[in-house]
Amino acid sequence: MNRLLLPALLAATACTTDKDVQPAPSPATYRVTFEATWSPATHPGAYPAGAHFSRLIGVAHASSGGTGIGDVAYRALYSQGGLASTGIKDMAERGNNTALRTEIATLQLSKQVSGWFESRQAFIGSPGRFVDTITVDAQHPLVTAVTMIAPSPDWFVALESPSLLDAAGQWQPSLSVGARAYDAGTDSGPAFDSPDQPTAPAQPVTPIGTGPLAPGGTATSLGTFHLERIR
Ligand SMILES: [Ca+2]
Repeated sequence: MNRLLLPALLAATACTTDKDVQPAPSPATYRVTFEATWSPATHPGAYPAGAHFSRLIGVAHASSGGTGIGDVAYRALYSQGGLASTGIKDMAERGNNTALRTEIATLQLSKQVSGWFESRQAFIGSPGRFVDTITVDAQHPLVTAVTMIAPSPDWFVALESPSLLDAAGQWQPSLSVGARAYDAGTDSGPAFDSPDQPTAPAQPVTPIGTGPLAPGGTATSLGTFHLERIR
């Protein structure tokens, strides 16, 4: 090999290596805002008496490799192949997060979830907003959060696991995502105030496409999740 070329080749190799293998970013903390916009104006005829959202609960978690909220939102919250877990069922039907907190604790033990938050207030009025923070790290860059649409049989909205890392592996300064409405597949009531009609067998979690919240076949937005990096 040409002796003069060797140092240049080594330099080129080193340079390429630096470029390809960027250091994993340090943990980052984001402000999470759920801006609830559901109102008589946004949903005429589909805003029941006492309309609100239940205690919002969310996690920072690892990627599962799956897609779709039924498959994952991710497996951080949905662990049974698309069917709502007991925690998701209780959250969606009654706004009760007790079982969900236990499921999250189990996911923390297996390192799929790194941290979580839950609103202290028992409900979030709509229109209204809820603000909290979540810390993410390179192994747990995704954030998922859920809250019951209340009153309803088993409907909820979710922040569906966006990654806060950009394509270059760096933390995004901010991100806004529409709150998508889902049916937990555990109660077949067709209206906000339907009496309990357990779905047997339970069906997979699906985006709401029928009923009062989807007059044209597609649910219209009930709110937005904003994520802003604060440190
Ligand atoms: Ca249902």
